[in-house]
Amino acid sequence: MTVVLKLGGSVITEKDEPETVDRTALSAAVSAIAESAVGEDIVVVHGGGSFGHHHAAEYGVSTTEGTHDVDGVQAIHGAMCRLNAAVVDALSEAGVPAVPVHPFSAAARDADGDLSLPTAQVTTLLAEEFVPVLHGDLVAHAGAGATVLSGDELVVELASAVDANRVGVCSTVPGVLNEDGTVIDRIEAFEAVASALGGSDATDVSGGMAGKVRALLALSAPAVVFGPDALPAFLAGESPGTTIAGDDDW
Ligand code: IP8
Repeated sequence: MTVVLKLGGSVITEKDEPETVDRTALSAAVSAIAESAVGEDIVVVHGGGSFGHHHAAEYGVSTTEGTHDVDGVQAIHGAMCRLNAAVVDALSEAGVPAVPVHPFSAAARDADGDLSLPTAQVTTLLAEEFVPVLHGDLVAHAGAGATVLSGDELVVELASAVDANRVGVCSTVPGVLNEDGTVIDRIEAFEAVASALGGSDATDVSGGMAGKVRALLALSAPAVVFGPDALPAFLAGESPGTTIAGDDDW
């Protein structure tokens, strides 16, 4: 049973305070991972929160708008590496054999925006009983300099590379929400929920919840979107929040 888990950047950082880790939230997430029966069979991905998105917005960089400004590249990638170090350190202190994997060092987009992400290091680390911890990052982009690579894109790539049985996205909200604030139990097609999905409430250069749902519908395994309180339940095998399952998933 292999699990790919994304910890939303807004979950583990203080979204309104640049480069500030939410220590309470991070430690709750780390404890849930350390205490779960999933053991070492997990790949963790985390988003940008007030580390990456803050700098990406400052330099006008998104998943489609790139930059050739080396200061911008260093600011955005550097901030993500600092957040990654905080996550890896917290997991290590809890006894999880976490190791950092930085996508900017390996991935690329071609001129059409199509992503290529070598994953042999992730599958090998997993087989050797490490817990790879990746993060939303920048990516070299042909013709555009460097663009944002969102954690959601990584989740999609990794889920198939490691043949994940379960994919979890831990968000600040308890699932994908209807316009009246209730949790949508299950999503099978984007069109059915498009009008309910507005923008993200934080500075998010990767497309907010709509982008997340689109990406997760492309998975071959069903994905579950849930809030921080439900992380132990997800790791115990339950499907709290919203299950996102495209046509091929069941
Ligand atoms: O929070 C974005 O990752 P996300 C990473 O998963 C950067 O969309 C660099 C803004």
